[in-house]
Amino acid sequence: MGAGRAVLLVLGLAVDIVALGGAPRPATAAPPTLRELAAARGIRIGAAISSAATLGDPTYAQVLSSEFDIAVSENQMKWGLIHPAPATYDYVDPDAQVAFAQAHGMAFRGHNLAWHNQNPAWLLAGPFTRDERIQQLRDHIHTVVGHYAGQLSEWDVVNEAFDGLADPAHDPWSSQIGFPDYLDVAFTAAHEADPSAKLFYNDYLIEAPGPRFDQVLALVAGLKARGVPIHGVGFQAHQGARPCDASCANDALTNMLRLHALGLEVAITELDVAVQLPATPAKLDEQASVYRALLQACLLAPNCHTFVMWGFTDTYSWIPALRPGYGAALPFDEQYQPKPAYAAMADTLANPPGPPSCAAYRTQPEAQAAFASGILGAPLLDPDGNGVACESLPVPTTVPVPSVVPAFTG
Ligand code: 9MR
Repeated sequence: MGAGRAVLLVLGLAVDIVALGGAPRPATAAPPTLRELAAARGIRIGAAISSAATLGDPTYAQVLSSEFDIAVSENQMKWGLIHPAPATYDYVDPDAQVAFAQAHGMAFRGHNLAWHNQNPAWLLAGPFTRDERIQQLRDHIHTVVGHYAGQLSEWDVVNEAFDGLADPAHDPWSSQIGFPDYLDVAFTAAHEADPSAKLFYNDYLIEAPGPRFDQVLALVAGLKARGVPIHGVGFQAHQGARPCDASCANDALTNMLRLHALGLEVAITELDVAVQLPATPAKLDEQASVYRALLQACLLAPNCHTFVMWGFTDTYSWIPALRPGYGAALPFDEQYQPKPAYAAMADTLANPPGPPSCAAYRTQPEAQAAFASGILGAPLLDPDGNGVACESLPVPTTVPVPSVVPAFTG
């Protein structure tokens, strides 16, 4: 656990003590909400808001604001909705969502500024020259990010760049500005418009080691090397229900630590876990194990501070419409009752996994290899909290480069 996380943890406990006036919590008190539990761990936990209209439903609004302390627009900040005509920006719905969040002490993520999907027809029509495309992208980002400057904690600047590369007819950015050049343009413009916002590259199926993650790692390493203002990578985490144990958490943690070694943060940005319908208790338990594993990874990684789901109630989820036969993907059911996934997250936040010990790094070949290859770098300098850096431990001189970091027992 990094020093920053430890300080936040202490602050979280301090807040709790102040709120209770130093007295023990009464036996009849309601159990803590996810947002209270997450605050004590130094992370934000959140959900996408499916539309501005849903905020008018008192139950929806109550659960959203009591359980979560960060929100994101599921669709309302995408080009097609926020910039429907060349000279028209429509902030009505996203402004209502941001205002709701502010009124309830919640942070807000912006999503997204450059994608190959949900673009307005006028944008795809053209013809436009490369210079005009660059200007278009910069103007849009300056305008939208500028509109919310100082109010949004994070932005997904570029979304799913590799899918866009494979779909040039719908991706004016890679096809006309060039890849990865347009990412440099987009991140630079976003930083100019709001230097206080953390800027993310966002993608899916990167929660475990593999070629997709390697591709993303190379992309963001390039951005960092060129001095482009990027702060992190969003793991969308659209998952399927399956039995998950510590290996799921280790997979995600491995990727998080590799990004940490580049000086980048990670945010879980769109987590949901699709269940093949009908949902049974056994399938919901499997689903809960996936939620648990990803939250464990986020709590273990020193660079993961945001954990956001793509909605929170099964009443509003993109999955049944876009993946027929699947659904029930979120932690509350259609009656806003918490599911096993909710309990798993609450339990994980209340009883977080401990970081691997220095002893593990000393004895496990994978760990030694990780240190030798520099993959772990700074993140686990002092996992035992005793002032001893694992890096100072002796490591063999010839070791293979590992594909995974050591398992934790959590
Ligand atoms: O949840 C969104 C859904 O309402 C839209 O119809 C869909 C259009 O592609 O986009 C969904 O959100 C996506 C997000 O913006 C990017 N990552 C994948 C999400 C789920 O498809």
